[in-house]
Amino acid sequence: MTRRRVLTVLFLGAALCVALLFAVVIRETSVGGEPNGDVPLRRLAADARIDVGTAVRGPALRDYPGYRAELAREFSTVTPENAMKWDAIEPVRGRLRWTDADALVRFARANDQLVRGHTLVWHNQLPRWLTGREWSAEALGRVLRDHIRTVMGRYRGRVAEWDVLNELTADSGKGLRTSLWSDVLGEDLAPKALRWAREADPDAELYWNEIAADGLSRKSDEFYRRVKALVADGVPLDGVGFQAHFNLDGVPKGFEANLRRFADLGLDVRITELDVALEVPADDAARKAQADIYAQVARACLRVPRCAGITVWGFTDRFSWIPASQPGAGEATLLDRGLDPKPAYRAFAEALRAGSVARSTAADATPSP
Ligand code: 9MR
Repeated sequence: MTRRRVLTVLFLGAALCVALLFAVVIRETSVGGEPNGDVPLRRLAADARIDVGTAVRGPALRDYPGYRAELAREFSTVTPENAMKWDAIEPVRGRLRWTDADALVRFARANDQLVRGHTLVWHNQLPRWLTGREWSAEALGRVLRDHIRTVMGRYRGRVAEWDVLNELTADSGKGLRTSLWSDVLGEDLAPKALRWAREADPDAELYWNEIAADGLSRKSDEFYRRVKALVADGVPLDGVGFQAHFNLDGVPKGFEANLRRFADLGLDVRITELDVALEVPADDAARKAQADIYAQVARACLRVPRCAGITVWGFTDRFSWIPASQPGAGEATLLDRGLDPKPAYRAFAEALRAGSVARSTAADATPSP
């Protein structure tokens, strides 16, 4: 063999070894052949048999550089942060504005994402024409029924799930929250709204989304009691949303047990608005504690078979409701202001990855009917 041939054979052999080594490393560290950190959340979540979603802000979707690409890559469900609320859709009675809501629904279709409609019955973000006068129960009921029909009807077949009821439980844990709706419609409110929603789109999943009822507490007991009664009365309700607006106080006591007791009523449960507010500017220790809270929420959902998914309330610190509403707080999301991943992103992804192994093993072990 000539010297040149020997060198060629040695070179090819070495190249083959390096290639094999790479293949092994990539296989060990990836789902579906991509290196750690490069697997989008939506793929990790799909492997774990849940959805992962985010709230979407209309103006950001329109023109913030990089926002659309990140949104499409990482998330399998989207919730309009404001665009489907009453004041956004009908600021003046009878004049309907659909631009931002339509844009999101189109984006979701193009990117194979499920839309969670948000929200139909809420005490906030109502137009003046609705709040600035007295209503009889009959007249207000008619207005609400028409609203539900109009909005759900427009998106029939394109919005899979609706937060029909939002934050109806009183913070004290005693009865319904005081609002235009409960003041005028009283105890009929929830069953009527849910029945109108079922009529408007029989295929949509109907949710009651609740705030600050994530752990076991007086408020979540009241919420549970009401949901249980609706189910017992045969009122159409498919799922319950837990918003999970947290801070470094951590995940509230009994979070997983709370999810389970609602799931045991035969309902789906979802985490619908997860974020973890920090004092700003945050330091590394706070960012690490935040990461751990994101991971804990993911793990709790993954341990509950009826937990259908987790939605974060905004995915970048550039667009988050926290700084405007809680002065001194912020940095609550998975990505920083430049859309780069924070420790929270990596911990959340890791929890989904671990969950995908656990959930697929559990599913494999379940005997088929
Ligand atoms: O994130 C929303 C923010 O942009 C609005 O200004 C605010 C107005 O009330 O509503 C925020 O979203 C809320 C959601 O619709 C329902 N649960 C609480 C959320 C945070 O306030």
